[in-house]
Parts: sequence; structure tokens; C-alpha cells
Amino acid sequence: MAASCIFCKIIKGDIPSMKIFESEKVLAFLDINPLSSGHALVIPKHHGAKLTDIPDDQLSELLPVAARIARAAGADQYNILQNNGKMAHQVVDHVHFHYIPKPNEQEGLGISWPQQ
Ligand code: IU
Repeated sequence: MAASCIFCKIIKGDIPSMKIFESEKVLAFLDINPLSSGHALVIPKHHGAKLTDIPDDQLSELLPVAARIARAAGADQYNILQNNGKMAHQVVDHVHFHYIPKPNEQEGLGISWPQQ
């Protein structure tokens, strides 16, 4: 945990979030400023700014969660993105994978995440 890190505060529950998945090592929640309906973030509970700062045992749990979210959302097309450093457009210095569904123009996504 890093005292000044906003995502660590979300993990601790000091800042509220729309959680969609939580395990011992991973948290996923809806992005506060979504690029599309259902835009979610998957983060390790271990604090680290960049991918290279995260222990393997935490890293290996992140992509399976992103895939579970993608399956549950049911969007046929989506981005999984992960930025490292300011030049790579990283704003929050706690590792996070973005899940960004691409809505079907005809049908929309109709995503409804379970509340916790
Ligand atoms: P980036 O990869 O560091 O650029 O993305 C940071 C994301 O974190 C961005 O999409 C924000 O909307 C999102 N976010 C959030 O969901 N909750 C917050 O309290 C803050 C940022 I600060």
C-alpha cells in the first residue's frame, strides 16, 4: 500500500468504487470516467506503478480476471490496455489493466454489473 495512491485507497475502501470483482490479490471496478459503458479497471492489490514493479504471483492473476470480465460483459469487441509511464499516457501510478468494451451500434451493450 502507498499512502498517497488513489487506487490503494480504493482497495482499502477509503474511497468508494463500483467493485465488480475482488479476490485476495486482485480488485476490479468500474472506471470513474468511462470511455464506453462497462469500462472497467483490473488492479493488483500489491502497490506498484508499472508492470515491472509487480510480483509474478500478482501479475498472473490479472489477465484471467480481465478475461472473466470480458466474458461476463458479453461484448464481442473490446480493448485490454495497460499504460506504463507518463509518455505512455499513464495517469494513475498503480498498475491497472483497462477493459474497454466496444458497443455494438445496433444493440448497445446492456451491461449490468452485479453490485456487491
Ligand atoms: P491511465 O491508464 O493511468 O491513463 O488510466 C487511469 C484511469 O483511472 C482513467 O481511465 C481514469 O478515469 C481512472 N480513474 C478512476 O477510475 N478512478 C479514479 O479515482 C481516478 C482515475 I484519479
